[in-house]
Amino acid sequence: MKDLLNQISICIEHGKVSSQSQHPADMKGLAGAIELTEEALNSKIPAKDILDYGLLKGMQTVGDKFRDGKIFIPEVLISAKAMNSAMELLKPFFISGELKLKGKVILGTVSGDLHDIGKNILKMVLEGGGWQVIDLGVNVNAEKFINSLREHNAKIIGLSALLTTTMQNMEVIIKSIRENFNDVVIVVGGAPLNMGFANKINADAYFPAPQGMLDYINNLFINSN
Ligand code: B12
Repeated sequence: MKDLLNQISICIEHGKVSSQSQHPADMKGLAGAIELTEEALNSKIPAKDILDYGLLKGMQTVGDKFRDGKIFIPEVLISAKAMNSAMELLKPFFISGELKLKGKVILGTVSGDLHDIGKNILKMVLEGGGWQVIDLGVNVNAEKFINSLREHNAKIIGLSALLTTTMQNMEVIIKSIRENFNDVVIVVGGAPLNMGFANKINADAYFPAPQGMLDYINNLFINSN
């Protein structure tokens, strides 16, 4: 069982979707994440073990390597594809309630800013880490963030900005969120930001890479319970 889950995790890490996938070249013809997940389910391995020790373990490695600059955006995208393909097979277990996502995270690029490539990678890493992401897209103002926090009863929010002008809008958004909620964890990120700025605008945390946010919310909401 351990061996099979380990193989699934390796397929996610290397972006091996199925036996038909041409990528990666050195795994050509071998079973991929889809076949191995099917095999695990047929062998009656609990869906939670397949998720935790196969899929999530693989994506954790991908996130760590991306954070450490050992792999780049294309590799993350390929791994996310493998993860999503295998996740399709686990969907019935989420619907039945046997499997549960860790919680909800609201994400958005702040008002005036149309850059979303980084936010979309963050979304993939968080989803790959077992969180449900509500993606509000780009050019999101305070009102939209607040309405979404209310609608989804979410406790975690991630704000992204890529411009030195729009990063200033984060302060206004955070102030409005704090005026409406006292229990929402606000994480900020984006190339022009740093820890000093995050402290100044009263964010709870800043991370230069998605894996930092994933580890942070896992520690705050999951590992501490
Ligand atoms: C692609 C791009 C665009 C595209 C955006 C397409 C899209 N769908 O995103 C387009 C062409 C639309 C564009 C437009 C503009 N752009 Co532009 N753009 C870029 C470019 C080339 C790449 C940005 C990018 O995607 N990087 C890759 C991603 C993966 O990195 P990232 O966003 O930083 O995200 C990573 C981390 O920061 C982190 N992260 C990001 N968000 C968050 C959030 C949280 C919570 C966490 C934890 C982590 C996190 O995780 C990601 C993965 O590691 C940069 C230059 C550069 N090389 O960076 C300029 C750049 C950002 N743009 C710039 C400018 C000036 C503009 C324009 C004003 C140009 C113009 N005159 O029209 C417009 C503004 C439009 C607007 N209102 O937003 C400047 C910003 C300068 C500044 N200091 O403010 C830059 C730096 C170019 C430059 N050198 O001048 N741009």
